[in-house]
Amino acid sequence: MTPRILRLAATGAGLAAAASAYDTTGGTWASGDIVLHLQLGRPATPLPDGAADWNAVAAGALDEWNAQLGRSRLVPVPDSNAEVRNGNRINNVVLRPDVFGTAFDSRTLAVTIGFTNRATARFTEQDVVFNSNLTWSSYRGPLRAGTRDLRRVALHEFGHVLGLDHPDEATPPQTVSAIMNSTVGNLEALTADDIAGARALYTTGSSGPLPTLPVIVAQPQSRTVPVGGSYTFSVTATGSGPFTYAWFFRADGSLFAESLPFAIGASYTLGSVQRGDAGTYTAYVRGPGGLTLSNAARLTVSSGPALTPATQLANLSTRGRVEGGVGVLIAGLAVTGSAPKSVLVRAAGPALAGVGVADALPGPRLRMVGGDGRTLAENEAWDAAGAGPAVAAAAQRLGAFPFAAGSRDAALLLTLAPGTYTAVIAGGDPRGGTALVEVYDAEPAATGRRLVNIATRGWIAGETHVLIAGLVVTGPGPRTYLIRGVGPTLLRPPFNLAEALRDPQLELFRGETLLRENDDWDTPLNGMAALRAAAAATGAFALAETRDNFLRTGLDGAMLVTLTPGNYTAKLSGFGGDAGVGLIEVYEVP
Ligand SMILES: [Ca+2]
Ligand SMILES: [Ca+2]
Ligand SMILES: [Zn+2]
Repeated sequence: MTPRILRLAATGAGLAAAASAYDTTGGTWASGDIVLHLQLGRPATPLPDGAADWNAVAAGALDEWNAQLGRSRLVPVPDSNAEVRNGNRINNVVLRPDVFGTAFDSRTLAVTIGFTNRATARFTEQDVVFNSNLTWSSYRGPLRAGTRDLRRVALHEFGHVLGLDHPDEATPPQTVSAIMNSTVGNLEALTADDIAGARALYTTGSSGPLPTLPVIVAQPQSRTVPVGGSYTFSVTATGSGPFTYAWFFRADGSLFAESLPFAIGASYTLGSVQRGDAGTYTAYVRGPGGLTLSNAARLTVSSGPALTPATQLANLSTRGRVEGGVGVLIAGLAVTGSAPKSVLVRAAGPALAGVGVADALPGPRLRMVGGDGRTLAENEAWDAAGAGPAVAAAAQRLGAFPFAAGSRDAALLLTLAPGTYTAVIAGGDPRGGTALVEVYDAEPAATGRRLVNIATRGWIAGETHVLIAGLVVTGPGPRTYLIRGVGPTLLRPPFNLAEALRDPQLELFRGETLLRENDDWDTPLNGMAALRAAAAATGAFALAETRDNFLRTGLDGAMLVTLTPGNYTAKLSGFGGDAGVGLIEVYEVP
């Protein structure tokens, strides 16, 4: 038997949708399981869509076809070590530099080579070879320059495995929207034409009406929003459901669109619009009948109220879990200017029980350490040794909630020379608990000696062990802050912290309202330059620019936000419940 070879090429003209009529190769599999040996191996770097490896990507594409099959089913054998050969009656799915000894031409992404029993018109073997000379990835959304999306190519090749051919190369050629067309494009899901083809070949006999493509009845709307304002992009679709949604953002001045990892519903709200959000937003609506793209809505970001240096952080606080060893809370703060500054530092434990914190740390111990590593002061009972009246008076003047007389909450009223300091909060109780560390500027505003940042390191695990930073922005107008949730960078020199969180994510709230979220600071890509510049301007260390392939880390989270006066909280947690030591930082950007 001669193998029949089907090739998928890299580029081609766009095709308009028209009357649908798939094309077939003239054979099918016998009813039952179609076993494919997935032998694609592991990618060198983690995949943007989160798939564990190439075989998982291929298995996802098989599932998409399986949803349309009646009398047969594609059954993957992941990480198979079956013999790889064309003509062995084993369906091999492999990444190779050549097609069983024949070179790939430069435009071919992948081929499917099949054998058919002419007497029965049943397939006996279908091998799929992806061209390993190319750079592969797996992502959603429009095609990206310089990298191939293995998932959509696999979807196409598995269509050949089932017996579908290229409609655009049929006789006569068809003009249909189909993943089975001979060139790869922005289409990344099965269309009604592909589905009709698969059902015609593998119908159950009880075929209902074909699912229809999603039809968008309300498009996302373009808008001009000032910095700090709110923007909700949304889409409404009808047709065969259920639908899933993905949103893509193309920043002004950027050549390509990137997916917004948190925008996976019919609508998504940016609660505090920032300059970097300017660009276009497009929805991908996917249903059983295929995929439809919305119009691109443009967000234009106008200047909000003028920034003012008179606005300050009146109070910085962080809340986190204190345990033994690495579980202590370590808060760093910086005093700038040329003269000493009076500050009130508090470590609340028992006082938190009164405001509904279930696992409040019974007896926090507060120790202030100078930049040279020497301990400046220590406290574990705020009103011991005659300190009570001065601390209580300062707290009242600064609007801090009162500590109970004789409680085991800790506080220090200190005068600090310009420099960097560390407050270490440890707990005497082996069970640990949640503590809150607060730093207050204890002087009247606008003295030229300011608290400009707080950074707190603590243990993070699941949804309950998170680090929360509080910002009280006080003054006549908005001010810009750099907020970071650091983990992967701590794994590297000079930190070398082996327990660091592998993949932190950051959320910003005003009251209970989620304003923004960021998992990895390279999303969106166009924001990175401003984040680097803000770190340099505030003296913050540089964040790791790349993921660690060996440790399979994500990236640190970061956001640069202009905030109007008010109370905000930033929350650092582990992406997907990841656990480890994380660092949350808030910097005032000069
Ligand atoms: Ca084979
Ligand atoms: Ca992350
Ligand atoms: Zn093809």
